[in-house]
Amino acid sequence: MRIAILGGDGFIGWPVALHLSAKGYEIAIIDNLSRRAIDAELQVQSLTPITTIQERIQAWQEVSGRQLEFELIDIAENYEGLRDWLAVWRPDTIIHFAEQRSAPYSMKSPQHKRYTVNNNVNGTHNVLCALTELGLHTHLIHLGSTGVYGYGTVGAPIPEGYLKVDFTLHSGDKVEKEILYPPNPGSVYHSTKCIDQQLFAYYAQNDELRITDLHQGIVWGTNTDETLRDERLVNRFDYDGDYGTVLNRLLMQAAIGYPLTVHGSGGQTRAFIHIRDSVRCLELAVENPPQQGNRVKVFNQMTECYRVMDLARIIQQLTGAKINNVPNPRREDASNELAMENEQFLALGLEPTLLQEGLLTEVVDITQRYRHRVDVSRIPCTSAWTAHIAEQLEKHPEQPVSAAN
Ligand code: NAD
Ligand code: USQ
Repeated sequence: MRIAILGGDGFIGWPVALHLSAKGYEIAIIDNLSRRAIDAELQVQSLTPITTIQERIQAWQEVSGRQLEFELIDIAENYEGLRDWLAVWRPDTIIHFAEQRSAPYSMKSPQHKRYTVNNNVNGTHNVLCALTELGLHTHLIHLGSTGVYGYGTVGAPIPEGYLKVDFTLHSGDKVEKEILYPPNPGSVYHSTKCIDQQLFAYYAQNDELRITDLHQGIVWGTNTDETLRDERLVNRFDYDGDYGTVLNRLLMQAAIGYPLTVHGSGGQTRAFIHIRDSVRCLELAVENPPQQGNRVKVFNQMTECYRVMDLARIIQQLTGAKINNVPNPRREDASNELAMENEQFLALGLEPTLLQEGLLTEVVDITQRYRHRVDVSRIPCTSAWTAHIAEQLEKHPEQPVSAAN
């Protein structure tokens, strides 16, 4: 089976490409390497020394004997290039990771907001449009975000994509319907995931495309069995204030003796998943496509929910780190409850990798190993959600602190 991995040079796409290649699938990676260009723009680098895409592919061939194809295509800007490549390679499945994925980056300036919308929405639409134009029956798997549901306290577990509602007809009779769960994005980035899901609903209905949308929580960890097979296969690890996600950031901060940057009181509850489970979920999604003519299949791709402050306390107990409650640059609820259904992946055989000491320590160990690559001036989150918050941050900025050990 042929699988095209759009965004296959990224944090999740790369280990997924290796895992599926190891399983015997024929893999092609499409990427415009924009994530590497953004590192240069932000003057930051992955904590781990990632090699070029060419070196990665060469290393994988040496250790596995398997070939990965690579095509440099901007899926948002180069519709014809994408379409013509698809017409020749004719993948059975496309996994679409190729979006600008940082909420803080998407809020930095008008230019960053516009780039994120243009890149993510056009990219997704170009894939849908090309599949339709070519009449391909490819299964499209997209990485959405649990953030499409929003982070208000609901008082019930969030269902997987669809919400049952009662509808009262003119006659007074009641009918039950399932609608897409009402979107409630918390950033321009998260808004693009909400627009994506509307496009998917339309193309699944009108053109009978087979689509799976995976609403994924915050991914933590870094390596998988495959990326550990050779140093040149090491996965990306973002720690900076724009691309670093909370759990990996806190673990990395603990490792270098930097006080843990908890935004506000840390009452924000979020959904999490380990990178190994993320990779496994993609395998399960590939093996379980929807039928043609079905509505979009939506999974919640997460394994557990945690409050940011509780994560900081767990890490404090493990490492003795100090906790610093810094001003929150985001406009978000200071505190929320969150529960989420994830029965579908469990039913398909996912065995969740829960937060445990060994895996937390693994991330701390990776940071210790590469701590010479950390630039502490890049740790504070400086991207403010509103002009008012930006003013407040200017008066009371989160100061970079020098590392203690
Ligand atoms: P990433 O930024 O590391 O990888 C994305 C890749 O896509 C990069 O290699 C980038 O160069 C490429 N890309 C971006 N725009 C492109 C374009 N127009 N054409 C071709 N390639 C393009 O991100 P990631 O962390 O691997 O996330 C992958 C997907 O999963 C994203 O869609 C993200 O929204 C989603 N997601 C990520 C997380 C997380 O915690 N990392 C959580 C939930 C959902
Ligand atoms: N936070 C801190 N301290 C930090 C960094 C973040 O307290 O140093 C807080 C934030 O204020 C927020 C929470 O931690 O309340 C999560 O922030 P995050 O940066 O880890 O996650 P987020 O911005 O939501 O984005 C990440 C990925 C994105 C994905 C999303 C899944 O970058 O691609 O879609 O997680 S979800 O959170 O479910 O929407």
